[in-house]
Amino acid sequence: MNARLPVACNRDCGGGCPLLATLEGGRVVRIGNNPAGGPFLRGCPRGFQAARQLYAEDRLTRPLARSGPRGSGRFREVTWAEAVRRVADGLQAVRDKHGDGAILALGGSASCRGALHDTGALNARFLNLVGGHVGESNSYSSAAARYVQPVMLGRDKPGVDPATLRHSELIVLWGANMMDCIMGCEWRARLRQAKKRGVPVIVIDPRRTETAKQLGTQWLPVRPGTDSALMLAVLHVLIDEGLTDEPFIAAHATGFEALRRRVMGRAAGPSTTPAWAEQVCGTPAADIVALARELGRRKPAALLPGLSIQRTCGGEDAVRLAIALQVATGNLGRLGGSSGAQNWGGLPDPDVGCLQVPQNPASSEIPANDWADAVLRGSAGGYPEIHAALNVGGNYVCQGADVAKSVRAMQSLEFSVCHDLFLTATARQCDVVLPATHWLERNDIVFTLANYVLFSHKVAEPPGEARSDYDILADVAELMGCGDAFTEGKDEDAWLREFVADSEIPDDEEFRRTGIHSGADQQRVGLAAFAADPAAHPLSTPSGKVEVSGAACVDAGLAAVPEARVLPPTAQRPLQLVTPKARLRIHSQLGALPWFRERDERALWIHPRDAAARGLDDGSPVEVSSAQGRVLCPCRVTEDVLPGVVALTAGVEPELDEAGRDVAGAANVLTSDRPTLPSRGATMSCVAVEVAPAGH
Ligand SMILES: Nc1nc2c(c(=O)[nH]1)N[C@H]1C(S)=C(S)[C@@H](COP(=O)(O)OP(=O)(O)OC[C@H]3O[C@@H](n4cnc5c(=O)[nH]c(N)nc54)[C@H](O)[C@@H]3O)O[C@H]1N2
Ligand SMILES: Nc1nc2c(c(=O)[nH]1)N[C@H]1C(S)=C(S)[C@@H](COP(=O)(O)OP(=O)(O)OC[C@H]3O[C@@H](n4cnc5c(=O)[nH]c(N)nc54)[C@H](O)[C@@H]3O)O[C@H]1N2
Ligand SMILES: [Mo]
Repeated sequence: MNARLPVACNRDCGGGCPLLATLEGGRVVRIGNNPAGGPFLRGCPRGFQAARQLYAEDRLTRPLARSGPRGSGRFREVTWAEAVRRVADGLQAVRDKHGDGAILALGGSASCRGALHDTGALNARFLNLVGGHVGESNSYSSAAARYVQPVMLGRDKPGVDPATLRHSELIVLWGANMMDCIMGCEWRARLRQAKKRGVPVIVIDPRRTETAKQLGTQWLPVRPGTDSALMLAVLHVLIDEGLTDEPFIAAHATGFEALRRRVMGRAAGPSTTPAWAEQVCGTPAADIVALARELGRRKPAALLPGLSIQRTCGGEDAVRLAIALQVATGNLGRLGGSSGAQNWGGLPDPDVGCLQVPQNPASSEIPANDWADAVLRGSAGGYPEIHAALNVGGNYVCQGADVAKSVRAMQSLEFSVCHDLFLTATARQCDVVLPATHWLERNDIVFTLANYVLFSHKVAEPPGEARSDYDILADVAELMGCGDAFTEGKDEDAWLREFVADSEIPDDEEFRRTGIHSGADQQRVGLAAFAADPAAHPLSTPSGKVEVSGAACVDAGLAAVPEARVLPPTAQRPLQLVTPKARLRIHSQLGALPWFRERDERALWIHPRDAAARGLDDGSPVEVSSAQGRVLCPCRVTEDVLPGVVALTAGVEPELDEAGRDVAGAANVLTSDRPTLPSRGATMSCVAVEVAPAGH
């Protein structure tokens, strides 16, 4: 078959990129941009090269049952009939022994934007029909932000559409690496356009990223986990120099005065001057003053935070202060401004149906970051008891903090199943491994984190006996007596037709032909009505205003006034490790495929000053050690990272040598699952380490 069909890159970078697959002789030979996406919606190599993952030689093609110890990688091929029977029996045995709800649903980051083939929704839907499950109450991505934002802003969605940047006079990317992380297909083009207009784009990051180099006009370095201190100092300058928007603050915020007193040194703690912050953050005081003046004078200003600033100890306060800054400058809810809250899911999706998850009869949840701790400690740790795991679309043994602990957790389970395309680090720990399809092997509707949805056509046949997660779970459900409840008698096509029939999409055939439906308003500004008239459109917070400090925050377990909770470096481990996303990987995916591997960087970034102090040259093999583990990798000596900070990208699968050291460069061998409180979010964006020449 020769054809050109719209597909949608369905990955967790929030890309939501409209792509076009070219088929020749029934094979995908090229993937490029879908012209129907227009000039601003452009894909990236992770989408353009997706066929390399689709046709990878090591795809799983047959169901596997474990034949050696967990983690040994020894499996034997079994028929689908046997595999499905084993899964049903294994789950049933755990129910019989421990009662309902002792099964953990793991994963969810793969294909998570699909209306039907959303691995997280499919897994929860299935498990809730067979007695319920332990689910995740938050995510590795955004736990602290999702905790804080409703307290401060209530239920209304606080994001902005990328096209609003055409009205911005200043853009601050605060720990947001849009070039590599995408975070929504349109941002890069909109940022480029703004920069071309002469708008300053300030990038605040411990690393000089591609975003800083290509989209930024200035790189402001900051030590990881210290953004709250930097923000307090910016507020200090704004207040000190009379650059705050006092009428806006009075009308829109509650508790700002307590923050003002704190910042100016009239309450407990030092005055948060730029000189004070320079010591904490490593950011030059003069640059902090300049940043504050820009924020105070150029209106409107969009402050767009990444998720990294809250995946750190004290991340909740960084989230609070980013919003407080946008209140102080009157930028919240304003066209060309922003609320300072996360844009990740920050605005509603177009109105289109999707697979529903019935209520969880077990109604038990744990924070994502705590999954291994919960498996290991159960009720003794205050968690629900967990005895089995059904892993669909995740690779938490590689992606969760503290690999050694994750492995211990997986090995302590009575029964575990993994659906995946590859024999991942997580799959290796499971009893049954089932080969799943790739998104190019399924039809789906894909949500995008913006005001458009995509249709993604099936353009390839699954290899061997691989099947979709939907079909796999439907078969297990059938054996467990709830097949009809799971499928409601519908196949893929029937579901997708129904989702569109119940939607704002006027013409299904046109949607399938172009592959894209755009909502009417592409310049939405969350909280705009509140900003314009707070009395008529109050927030759903106790005060109806932004809760900057005070009782609502205390009730939620937050400090009354946002604070800088910074972990001081220790003598034993004086360097701070950041583990950011890699451009050519999506978490643990793609990095092992030869084309990606050849272009991928796995070296530890280290500043020349820190390298010299340790006798390291560019390319030297190093051993990175943390309280959790040790990693051997080459180093890259570069001024693109702040002194005192080192960086190793996440997503490499661990490979341990006889001494228990990782030799692949797997960042999570070094990270800890210590949560930030009270949100219990992950803290992988700042880890104390030491670096030494390897072999010493
Ligand atoms: N290529 C690619 N893109 C992705 C993903 C991927 O795996 N690969 N994953 C997606 C997912 S699930 C998510 S949640 C998102 C968002 O994920 P984020 O958490 O925003 O992404 P990171 O790469 O961890 O961090 C973004 C930038 O912040 C910097 N940084 C780290 N710590 C700090 C800090 O304490 N303060 C400041 N100011 N900066 C800091 C890092 O150096 C990095 O350049 O990315 C998505 N996009
Ligand atoms: N050190 C460090 N660790 C991190 C982060 C960090 O910044 N630093 N970021 C964290 C964040 S924000 C996140 S969201 C997590 C993500 O963590 P995970 O969700 O575990 O990430 P992936 O590695 O993408 O796992 C997805 C798995 O699903 C498989 N898969 C893909 N499509 C399908 C499908 O259709 N069906 C099935 N059954 N399987 C499929 C893939 O092959 C892959 O093995 O990682 C976290 N871990
Ligand atoms: Mo994430």
